[in-house]
Amino acid sequence: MKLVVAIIHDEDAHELILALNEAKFGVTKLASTGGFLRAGNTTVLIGVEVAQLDHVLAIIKDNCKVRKEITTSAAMMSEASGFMSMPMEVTVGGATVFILDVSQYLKF
Ligand code: 2BA
Repeated sequence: MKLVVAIIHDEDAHELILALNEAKFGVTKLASTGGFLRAGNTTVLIGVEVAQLDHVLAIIKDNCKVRKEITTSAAMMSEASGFMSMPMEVTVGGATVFILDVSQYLKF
């Protein structure tokens, strides 16, 4: 079994979870915050059998769009003067996905 951890845009969360549920995959949704933009994003956890992994990844790929975002994040603060630098465009997503081995899957 694998645990898929996918960090996605908030705006894609509803459609992605709907699609995963329709395909009978269990999902847990967590509210998360990106360390660079310091903006809200969504993390989904999906426990899946290895044989179904590609199906899950295809659903994530189909439902998560790449976006351009403008940041003047605190990460852009000048150390010397402390003022904000010019806004910068960054490309976010579609999805940042980690796939972990699950050593045990228990339900009590
Ligand atoms: P954030 O950390 O808010 O990053 C948003 C976007 O900003 C990133 O998009 C990337 O395009 C850009 N970015 C991040 N760090 C940067 C830096 N030091 N310099 C310049 N640009 C930078 P994505 O790569 O699509 O990441 C989207 C979100 O996925 C991230 O939000 C973070 O929450 C998560 N993430 C990405 N890589 C990760 C990793 N290796 N481990 C844990 N979480 C990760």
